[in-house]
Amino acid sequence: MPKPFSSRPLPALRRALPLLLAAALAGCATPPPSAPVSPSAARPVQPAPAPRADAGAPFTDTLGMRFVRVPAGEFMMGSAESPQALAKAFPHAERRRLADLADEKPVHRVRITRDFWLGAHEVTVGQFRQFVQASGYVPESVRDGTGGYGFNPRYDPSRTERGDLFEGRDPRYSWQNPGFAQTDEHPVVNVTWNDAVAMARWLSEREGVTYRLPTEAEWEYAARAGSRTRYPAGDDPQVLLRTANTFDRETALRWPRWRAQAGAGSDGHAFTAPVGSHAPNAFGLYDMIGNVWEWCADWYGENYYARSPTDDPAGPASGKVRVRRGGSWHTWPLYARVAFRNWNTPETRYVLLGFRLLREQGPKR
Ligand SMILES: [Ca+2]
Ligand SMILES: [Ca+2]
Repeated sequence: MPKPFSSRPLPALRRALPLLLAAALAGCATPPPSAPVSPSAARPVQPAPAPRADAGAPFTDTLGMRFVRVPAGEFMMGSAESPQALAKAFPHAERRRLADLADEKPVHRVRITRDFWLGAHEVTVGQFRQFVQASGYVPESVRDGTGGYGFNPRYDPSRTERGDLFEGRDPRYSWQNPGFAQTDEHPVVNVTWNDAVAMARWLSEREGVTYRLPTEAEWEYAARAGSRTRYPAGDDPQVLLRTANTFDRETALRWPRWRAQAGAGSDGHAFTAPVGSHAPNAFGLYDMIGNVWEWCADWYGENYYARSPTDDPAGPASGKVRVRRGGSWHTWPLYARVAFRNWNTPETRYVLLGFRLLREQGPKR
């Protein structure tokens, strides 16, 4: 069963050729066989500790990116919610899509064994520009000449072969132009996994410490910040309207066919929001849910949760697609749940997809 990028309909071609389609195309995930819950999962989990008062001031790197310390700890990763429970909570969801969510199971214990520093915000347009200008790196959407995706109110998906939700790929679109207004304070989009890794490596060399993308486990641990609910702020999808930038009434004005999927109100942003426009979670991290999807380091493994190690799981050893997490400004509440998993090929660039960086403690590895 395929997964949506966010609210994107599923052309038949996508089911047939999931890995050949790049940006807007998400994937083909058949439900995994039922897997036994790890015996360790029966033990009570140690709640994630609150940030320590002695953790000191947030760290700011040479690009002006602010990092907050995330303390080592344990958490229960994934979601045990049944398709029936989700159908009740999300009455507008397509029933066939609920089966896709089996990759969130089993809920399993994960231990993050080392403190780490995580970007308080998604990487911004301004920060990415500093990286490009200082390093000479040419982002993939420019280098390969195919461009990115963008919003064009006159674009009609039904008139294109692939039926992508946004216009592209097109050289007029790139990290500098997603078709809607972005200041230097907005999260950069149309960046590939390879672009994100290149920025992390450059920053590591420059500062002598290790920067990288978070693993999927580190991302969910940091996003939950001790919570066990659908969203860090609770179970009710309505909490998104005051805590995250997702598919709301304002966004639905541009995509009226999906109005029913939107929250009942406005979160204040029809497109991306300047980073930090909503309150942070208990770890002091902003926009873990919504605004832009965030690349993670891992290869995606549909059945990985059934066999992943307890300590610092880092994803399968190989794969074809990389994990992205957290939902975006165009994501419906069902897919903005903290446990939801999605993925794309590493060269995918899209108007909904960005990243944040993790800074390891200690000298560069
Ligand atoms: Ca919004
Ligand atoms: Ca985000």
